Amino acid sequence: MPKKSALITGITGQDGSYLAELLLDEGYDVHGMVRRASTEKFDRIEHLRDQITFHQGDLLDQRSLVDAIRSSKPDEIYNLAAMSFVATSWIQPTLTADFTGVGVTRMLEAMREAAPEARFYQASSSEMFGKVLEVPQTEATPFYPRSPYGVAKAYGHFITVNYRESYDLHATSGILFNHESPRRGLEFVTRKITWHAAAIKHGLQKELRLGNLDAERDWGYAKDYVKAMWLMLQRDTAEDYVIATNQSNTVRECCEIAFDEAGLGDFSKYVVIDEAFVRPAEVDHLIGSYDKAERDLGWKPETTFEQLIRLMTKADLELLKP
Ligand code: NDP
Ligand code: GDR
Repeated sequence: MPKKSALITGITGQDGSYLAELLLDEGYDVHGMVRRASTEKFDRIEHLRDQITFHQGDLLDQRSLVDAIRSSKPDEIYNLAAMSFVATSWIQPTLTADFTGVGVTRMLEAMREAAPEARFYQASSSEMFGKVLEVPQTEATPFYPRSPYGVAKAYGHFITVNYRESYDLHATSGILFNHESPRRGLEFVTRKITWHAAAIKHGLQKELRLGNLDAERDWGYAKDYVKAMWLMLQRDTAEDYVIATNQSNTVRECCEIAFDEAGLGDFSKYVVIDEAFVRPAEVDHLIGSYDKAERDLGWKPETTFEQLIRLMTKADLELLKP
């Protein structure tokens, strides 16, 4: 059997790095699309660098997408690139629409032109549910996004479905709930908490400033979730799947576990509520049902919320050790 080839956009991000590891383990030729920057941001894939072929490209530039697909000749395309931080989407709403929404159409058009037989994965999000119309959310739950990011992702989701139906493409949308890891960006709340707990423990910081401690999310482990992306593209028919843990926890609970793991005791001695981190609009009770994924893909989450926060805190304690 010839080696399969996969192209990952967003390979320098959290999910891109774990997915690249998984695909290399599965024997793929892995290609990554990266955008030019004055300083490189390869920290998460430094250890894989010599095993990946890189292609310069940007979701805003159609020519570069066609060229990346043409030269990587992919059997599978994973479109993970996006402006992914919800809070920034209120500061840069039209840029978010362009990267995170219309960027998906550009990728699909590039695939139609350069590799119409390839299989396509779109990184959709639980943020599309927003003001939730049922609990738990499934593949059939209507969307009501509550952020410019969620609106852009809903566009990306529907254009993926539309291209599948219009052009008979093998295009799948994975509706993933929050997933975290020691490679999570520092601005996302779980990593912000585990990093600060470790930094306070090592005497590098004195406090942690947060917004809404009562916000709830369905949080899973990124390493478990990239497996689901891959499994979706191994099916002969393209369909959409919710990937979640079917459990929700609060930001407060995340603090309790992280500060306990760091040996600091009561987190409230260190946490300061700062309005700057409260959002203009919040999502409701996000909690996902992974029943369909378990039935069709044999997928289920393997890491509990508590295990996840403890492993992230341990990693940050090690990272920041003087
Ligand atoms: P990250 O923010 O860690 O990574 C985003 C990636 O997208 C980076 O590699 C970034 O490159 C790249 N990127 C951003 N804009 C562009 C652009 N214009 N052209 C090319 N590349 C670009 O995100 P995650 O890994 O956490 O998430 C992966 C995907 O999954 C995203 O689409 C996200 O919205 C979605 N998602 C994530 C969830 C989560 O909980 N993590 C849940 C549901 C969906 P650079 O390094 O140059 O900045
Ligand atoms: P989210 O993740 O918006 O769900 O998007 P984030 O970790 O940013 O926020 C989760 C919740 O925590 C509350 N919160 C804070 N959030 C941040 N970032 N910083 C704070 O100080 C803070 N205090 C409280 C937020 O209000 C929110 O309710 C993530 C991203 O990965 C998206 O790309 C992805 O699509 C969704 O998850 C599913």
